[in-house]
Amino acid sequence: MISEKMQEALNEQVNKEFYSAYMYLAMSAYSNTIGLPGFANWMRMQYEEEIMHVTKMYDYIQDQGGVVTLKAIEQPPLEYGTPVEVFEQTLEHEQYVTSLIHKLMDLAVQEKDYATQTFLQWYVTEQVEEEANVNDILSPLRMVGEDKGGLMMIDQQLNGRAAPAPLPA
Ligand code: OFO
Repeated sequence: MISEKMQEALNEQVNKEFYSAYMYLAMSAYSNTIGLPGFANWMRMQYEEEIMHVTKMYDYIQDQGGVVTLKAIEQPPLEYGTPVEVFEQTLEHEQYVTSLIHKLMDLAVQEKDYATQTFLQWYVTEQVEEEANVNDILSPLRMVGEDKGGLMMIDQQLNGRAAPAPLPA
């Protein structure tokens, strides 16, 4: 059982996670357009990861007897600048999502909603991992800048990102 307030906040986050998925899919398309298929693959896998974040939250609301409300998804930008800028915007976005998850946690604590606190802990940990992953890509990317050889190497590495493992049932 979750409160109306918590339900509303979680539904809002479902929408934000959908936006994340949508934005990464747009980044994937953009990366292909600028000739970086490895970047496109990484972003496509990130899109799948975000759909998992959505589904997990969607299931939780319903498991708690709540009502899922799907709202309109904002249109993401079509262009993201240089390869470094693509990942800088990714990091910025993930930091923003981290702040949203922390606000949700604050609300769960305020409401003494222990189940939702435990549920959200998964997202808190996930955000640490996501920010670290992006930082690991950004550092070498900043070093190579616009250098074509360096970019090609990083693109090849990003092409190796596999699909996320499905969530346990
Ligand atoms: Fe990228 O973690 Fe969800 O939004």
